[in-house]
Amino acid sequence: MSKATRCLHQFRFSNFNEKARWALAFKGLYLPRKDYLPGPHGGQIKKLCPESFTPVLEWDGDHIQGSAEVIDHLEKVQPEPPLYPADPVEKEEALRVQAHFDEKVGPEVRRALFLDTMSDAAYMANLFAGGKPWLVRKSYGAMLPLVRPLMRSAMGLSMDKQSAALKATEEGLDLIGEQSRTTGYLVGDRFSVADLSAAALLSITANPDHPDMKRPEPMSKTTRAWMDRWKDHPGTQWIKEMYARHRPA
Ligand SMILES: N[C@@H](CCC(=O)N[C@@H](CS)C(=O)NCC(=O)O)C(=O)O
Repeated sequence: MSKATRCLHQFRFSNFNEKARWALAFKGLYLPRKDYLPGPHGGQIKKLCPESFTPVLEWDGDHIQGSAEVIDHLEKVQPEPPLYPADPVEKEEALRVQAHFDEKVGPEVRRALFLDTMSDAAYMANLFAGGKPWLVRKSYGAMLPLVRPLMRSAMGLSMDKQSAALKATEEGLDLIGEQSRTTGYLVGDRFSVADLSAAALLSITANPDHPDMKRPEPMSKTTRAWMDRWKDHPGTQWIKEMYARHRPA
């Protein structure tokens, strides 16, 4: 089967997409990526899958939608190196931690970030359309004010949700600090899907030194303030450490 039928349909810089990118890289799989622009992506992704969200892994004719589903697929087709612990009790716990971060933390930290920073259309366009031709970047930047209402409704971006989103972000970072205290890892004594999920989903608070997630400089004022908000939290130090030790280039 041709490798050309394998690719990752993704948003650049997004935390759920980062989970899929990290899992692929961890397993030594460097697939082509197809970048979509948040807003206009919906119709295009729905041609491949029932829902509009990314990541979507295209694998020999199948389309696997969702970061946990992508990881589960990769564990079957490329078991080494493993992301699931061998011990069944630890595996169950690691999947529980993944589900916690997927459901309770990932959407909230993304909401908090967007509420703080989405007013900077030019910087947002630079993030999401960075790999596209100049004209596409410019038109996307100009179009963003029109796309914002779509983004607001897709991500539940209203100011009355800001304090809950910030609280959930802080609790996610606190949880990392508490749960990694004994071994440095969230489950057992080695890197697993639990660490990957927590680090990838909260990576947007830590600006890790990796080309897939490091924010382009100069950062917008609001993005700089967002990073400063979290920089002294021990959880962001742990995230950077996970990137340095376990996120291949
Ligand atoms: N539970 C899903 C959530 C994925 C998700 O929220 N993706 C966002 C990007 S971070 C998205 O594509 N949003 C646009 C949409 O829902 O149409 C996962 O784990 O992959």
